[in-house]
Amino acid sequence: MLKLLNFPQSTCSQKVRLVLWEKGLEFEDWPLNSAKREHLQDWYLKLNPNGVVPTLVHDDAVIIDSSVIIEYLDEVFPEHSLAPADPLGRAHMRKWLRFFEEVPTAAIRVPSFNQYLSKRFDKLSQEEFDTFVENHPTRKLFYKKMRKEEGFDDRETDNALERLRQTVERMEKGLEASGGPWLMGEQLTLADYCITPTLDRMENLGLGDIWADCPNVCAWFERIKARPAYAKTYYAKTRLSEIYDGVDLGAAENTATVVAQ
Ligand SMILES: N[C@@H](CCC(=O)N[C@@H](CS)C(=O)NCC(=O)O)C(=O)O
Repeated sequence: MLKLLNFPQSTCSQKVRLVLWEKGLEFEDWPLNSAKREHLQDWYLKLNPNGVVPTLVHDDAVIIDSSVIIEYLDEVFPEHSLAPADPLGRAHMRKWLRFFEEVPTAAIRVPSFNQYLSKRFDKLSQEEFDTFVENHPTRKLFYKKMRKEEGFDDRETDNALERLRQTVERMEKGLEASGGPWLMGEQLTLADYCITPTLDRMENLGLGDIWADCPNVCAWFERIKARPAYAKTYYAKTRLSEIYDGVDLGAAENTATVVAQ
C-alpha cells in the first residue's frame, strides 16, 4: 500500500506524482492542508522531521525527500523502469538529479514566492510570521531572506532567474548530446520527471520565454505534456495561478487551499 502525503501544487510533490502515474502504481493521494500548517504539526513531523512535503508511506515504511522517493519507487517496482539498466547510465541520470535538486529546484522558489506564495502570509502579523520562520525545521534561513508580503529582493531574484536559464541551457545541450527524445536518450527516466514541475511552474509564472530559443527543450516539454501521467498529475488547482489569481485570501474556504510551493 502506497500513500503520498503531499500538497497538490508543490513542485516536489508533483515530481513524485508524475513518477507514480508514469509507472502505473496505485497510491492513495493524501493532500495536506498547509493553511492549517499540517506539515508542521507533530504527527507529520514524526514522519518527516524536515517539515516539508512530500512523504511516502509504503506499508510500514516512511520515505522522505522527493528524489529519494522516486529512486526508491523505481527500485522497488522495477516494472516500467525509469532508470538505465547499467551503473554508468544510472550515474549519468543521478548527475542530472543532483543538478536539478541543487540549482533549479532551489531557484524556482524565488519567483514563486515573489509572484504568489508570499501572499499566503498576508493574514499573518509580522510577529506571527517571525514565529513561523523561527520554528521552521529546515527553511528558517530561506524565509529570513524574504520580506513577509513582498518576497525577495532584486539580487536574489536575478540570481534565481540566471540559474533557471542555466538549467534550460544545460538541458538544451544535454538533449542535443543524447539525441533525444529524452534527457538520457531513448529512455524516459527519473531525470525528465525531476525537472518537469520546475518548467511547468515557470510557464505558470509567465517565465516560459526563458527556453523559447531552445528548440530541443521546447520539443521535449511538448512530449512530456503529451504523457498521460502529466494530465493526471496536474489536476484542477495544482497550479499557483489557479489558486491565487482572483482569490480572496480572507475567505476561509479559500485560505484552506493556499499552500506552500
Ligand atoms: N528536498 C525536499 C524539499 C521539499 C520541499 O521543499 N517541499 C516544499 C514544497 S515543494 C514544502 O513542503 N515547503 C513547506 C514550507 O516551506 O513550509 C524534497 O525534495 O522532498
